[in-house]
Amino acid sequence: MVQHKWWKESTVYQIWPASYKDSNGDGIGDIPGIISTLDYLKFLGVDVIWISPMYDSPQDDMGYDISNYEEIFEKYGTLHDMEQLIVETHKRGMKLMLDLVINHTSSEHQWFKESRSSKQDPKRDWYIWKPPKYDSNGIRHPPNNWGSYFSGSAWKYDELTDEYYLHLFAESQPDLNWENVETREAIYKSAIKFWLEKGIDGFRIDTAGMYSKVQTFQDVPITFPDKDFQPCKLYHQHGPRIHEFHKEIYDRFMKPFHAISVGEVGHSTKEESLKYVSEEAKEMNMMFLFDVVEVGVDSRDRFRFKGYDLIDFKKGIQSQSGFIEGTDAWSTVFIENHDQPRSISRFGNDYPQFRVKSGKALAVLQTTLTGTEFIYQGQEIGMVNVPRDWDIKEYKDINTINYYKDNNLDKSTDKEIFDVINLMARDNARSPVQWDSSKNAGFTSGIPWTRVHDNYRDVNVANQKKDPNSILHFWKKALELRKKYKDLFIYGKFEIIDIDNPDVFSFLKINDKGEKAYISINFTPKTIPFTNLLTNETITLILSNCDEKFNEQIMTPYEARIYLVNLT
Ligand code: TEU
Ligand code: CA
Repeated sequence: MVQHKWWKESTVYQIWPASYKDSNGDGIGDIPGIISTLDYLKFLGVDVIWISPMYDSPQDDMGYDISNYEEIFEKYGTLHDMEQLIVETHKRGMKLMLDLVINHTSSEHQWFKESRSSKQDPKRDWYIWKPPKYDSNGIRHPPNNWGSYFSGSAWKYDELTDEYYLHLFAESQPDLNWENVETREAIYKSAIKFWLEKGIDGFRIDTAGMYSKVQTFQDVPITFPDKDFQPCKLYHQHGPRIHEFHKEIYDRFMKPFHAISVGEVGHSTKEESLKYVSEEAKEMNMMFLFDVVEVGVDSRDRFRFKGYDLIDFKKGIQSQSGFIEGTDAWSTVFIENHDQPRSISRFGNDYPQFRVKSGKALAVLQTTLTGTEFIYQGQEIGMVNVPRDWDIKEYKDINTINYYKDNNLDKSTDKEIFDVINLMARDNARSPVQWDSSKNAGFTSGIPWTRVHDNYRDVNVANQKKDPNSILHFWKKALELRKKYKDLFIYGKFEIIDIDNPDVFSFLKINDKGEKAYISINFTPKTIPFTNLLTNETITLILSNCDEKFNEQIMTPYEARIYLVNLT
């Protein structure tokens, strides 16, 4: 039997500070802005808030490049503002999680500045430095063929000491050397303990599978023959000492502070996943896997998109939330975050006539799956991808920009790849939250740092609060039902009953007493007949997104239903 825990039943809301709410008119979201919306989050039914990095940073990767773990990025506010946020969140009975980015720091971090300064520096070994390789013509090359997630080589040459340092992400994000115990202690003290002592309730752990690199630093087998640098997960994902490192973090910090943690692991087999999140393993409470958010994507390169159908999508859900079946482990339910496009554009339909309906259908799916629920800012009001006709200059993400440059793309000739960029870019999640229909969507009274979506007069929090039929109210209601029937929706066993149906997604949730809920979602823009797959059982509708007159026999476009089976 699955153990009941508060964090399993929590609804977590992710805030991406730059684009959430600006309080002082400088065009950038900030911590006082977050504080001003806490009552709204409470109204929605949020239990835990996770904020993406708000630490001091040059913002090359929007704060995932930290230059001081113990300070706040000045545009976001001060340490005092953060302390206020902790107090105000707790006052409302909610909890606060921070983002723990410890695979790398910014190259502006004092540790790296010292490490870089000379080969003899006491912090030299805090990062990963290697000498160049020379070919027969005496030309200098990086130590191996590893590619960065943000295009090009994962190594950057530094003239000062004639060596390369490793950066799995941007050049300005040097990887820390976890093999060095002194480095680990410094990370723990500054990034973890400092904040737990301030009273935060847990962490989302960034790139949680990547700290332990295979120490031979050899070339990886070639995946893309036309490229000089290759995906190198093989030598840094779930490396030899990764579980030892996580156990150390759990035993020494998470456990004594009663903090919760969710690791961004991404790609992992069931066997490997259990090492992170089973009760017995005691490394972290839960993890993010990318089976759903990367369906149809070549995981070696986020902009290679092959397309997918509903059956692939169902399989993604099965492997992401179903992997805990019969174990003591726990999982997460999410379909959006700051690294992903908007779910309606990707898995629903963002045409005006289907936006709301398909957004509600996705809410039905998300609130009935097993695991801890995560919602990303703006998802609850049905925000969608940025318009296809926006110029490339509106895209601000280093991931998109490097890709664009590295592949010498030209918008007029490379139409297909631009369609994929528009569909998949992280920029889609980063347009400002639409609070009301005033200028700049009520996000800022100044000039927004990044463009506000053109649809904000139609899609915003203020309008939806007034409209009982809005997506916002639908999410609120669906989250309430999730808790009311938590043994079915949060803890229940998940069973797909129409895996081969390319149009409809139907599944059961079954509790320990054998009681059932039956969920059925039409994933097409067509009206189709409804077939009750549970013959001989009485079904009672408890939620549907149907605006038209409900007809049991017919499923309207993107119609979604939750039935209780033999229960009322
Ligand atoms: O993401 C790491 C990650 O695993 C990738 O999937 C990332 O989303 C992808 O490479 C982008 O193409 C984390 C953060 O969530 C992300 O925002 C940061 O950019 C990254 O780490 C580096 O800190
Ligand atoms: Ca501001």
